[in-house]
Amino acid sequence: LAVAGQDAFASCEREPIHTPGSIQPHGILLAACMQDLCITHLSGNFEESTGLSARGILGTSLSSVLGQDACTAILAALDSESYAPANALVVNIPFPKQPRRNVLAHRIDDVLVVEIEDASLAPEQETSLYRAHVIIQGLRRASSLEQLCNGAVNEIRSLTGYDRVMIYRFTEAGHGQVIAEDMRADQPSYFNLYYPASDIPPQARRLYLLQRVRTIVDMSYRPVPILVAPDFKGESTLDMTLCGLRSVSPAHIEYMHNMGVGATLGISLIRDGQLWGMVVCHHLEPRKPSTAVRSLCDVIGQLLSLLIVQVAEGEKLKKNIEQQKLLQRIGNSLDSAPTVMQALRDSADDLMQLVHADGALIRLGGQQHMLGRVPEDAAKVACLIKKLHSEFSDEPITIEALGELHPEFRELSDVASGLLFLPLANNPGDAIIWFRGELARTVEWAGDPNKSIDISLDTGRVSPRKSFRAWREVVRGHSLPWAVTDQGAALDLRRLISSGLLHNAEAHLARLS
Ligand code: BLA
Repeated sequence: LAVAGQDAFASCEREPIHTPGSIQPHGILLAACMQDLCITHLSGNFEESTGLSARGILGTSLSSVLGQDACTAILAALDSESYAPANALVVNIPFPKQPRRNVLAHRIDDVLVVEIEDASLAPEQETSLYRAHVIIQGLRRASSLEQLCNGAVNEIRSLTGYDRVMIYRFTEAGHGQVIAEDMRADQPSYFNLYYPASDIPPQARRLYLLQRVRTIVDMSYRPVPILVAPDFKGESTLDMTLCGLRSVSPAHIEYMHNMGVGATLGISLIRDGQLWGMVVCHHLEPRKPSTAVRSLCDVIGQLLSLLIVQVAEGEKLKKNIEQQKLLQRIGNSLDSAPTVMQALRDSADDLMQLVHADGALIRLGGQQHMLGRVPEDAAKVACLIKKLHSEFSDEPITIEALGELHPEFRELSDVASGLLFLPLANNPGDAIIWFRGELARTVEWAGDPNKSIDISLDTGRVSPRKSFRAWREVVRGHSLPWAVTDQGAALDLRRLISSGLLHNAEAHLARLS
């Protein structure tokens, strides 16, 4: 499967990943009609897994295959409001091979779907309520997003035993960034790696809102087809949105192969009904987490989602306090310096830190001063200021991709992809403009891309290296986005400057009289 260019991305988006028609082979799947509980779908590995003949099973009743006890337990679970598809029921099933099984059941439309896995557990996968309690208490103590995410990757890694656990956070445009990572010491780091939105197509993101925990147990698996009863009159393609055994998109499998990954576990992080990010676990070898571990991962993911909202609020508050402190210092300088321009020049660092800019330009009463990294072409900058003044009223304006908005200024993108324009009202043409450089230039691909990932690069196939290039293309000429708080801080600064100018004018008048 060679993937190149926009067509490939478009075809990614069209792949119906919820109806693959096959499962991963580490379990079996049966589906039955909700009304009469007659089996309509059966996975092709039934015979091999259970030791029972698959002949004649399609069309018979679920209870004749699973036994009355298991059927009763399944129906009772589905009736209970607290049952989630990720909760496994441990039941005995009259299979000649391994009768003790984990059963996961859910209803989708008029279909009852039953997934059956081995109940055998590797000892290190035993989990307990005590363990869950310790993890949850630990996460609740975190006071910043960084601390929370670092704690989470550590805990999830020790709980699940994967070689690498990362947290991806999505930007507004849907691109991803690895914001926390814990991994085996001999593995390269992907921390701070960015990748383009197209790596996780929209239908997958929608599906992940419904199926919060997903596993690929063995990247080299052979999909097991789902067989349909020949006389079945209903919808023959089974909707596998909630199936843990769902066979995964070949495009994604290839990507993982190219990264050298043998197994994955994904946990959705959801904020306000949107996918905020996800926990992504990689293992070099195949790995099958127990149903208990997956269930606990679901709980942790939900808790993490809530805590993310909580610490994000706290961080906003902290940022606000920091901005107020900076404003106060700038205010002090305005009070003591002989002129407003002098005060602003003296406060250069505070002025840039106030809105996290790389550089700034101040124009005041016919004077102009530059701070930090600003475009060198003075004539072009003069044009830019004229343009900004002509287009905008007196509100502060933020721009994240100047070259896209005004192609004539594209050459300034390196240092001025982003700008925050704050007109000052006293004199026409007076303003402060803060600049932010191009994001892609300031971000590194987890060190040296050639060393960190050992894959064939220029095959035109999906790979993280290609991802990073694609991401760089998409965000070329874009800066880090401005926050609402940056605009607020700029307005506060304008108030300080206005009163500083007023104060100076009054002092001047007093001296004259
Ligand atoms: C799914 N792609 C995913 C998922 C991740 C990534 C995390 C979700 C997997 C899950 O939770 O089960 C991407 N994973 C990454 C990246 C890194 C990583 C970037 O570890 C880097 C460190 N993907 C492409 C292209 C296509 C594509 C070009 O890059 C389309 C041709 C498709 N990705 C794709 C699809 C899915 C996916 C279809 C859904 C897989 C599924 O659930 O069936």
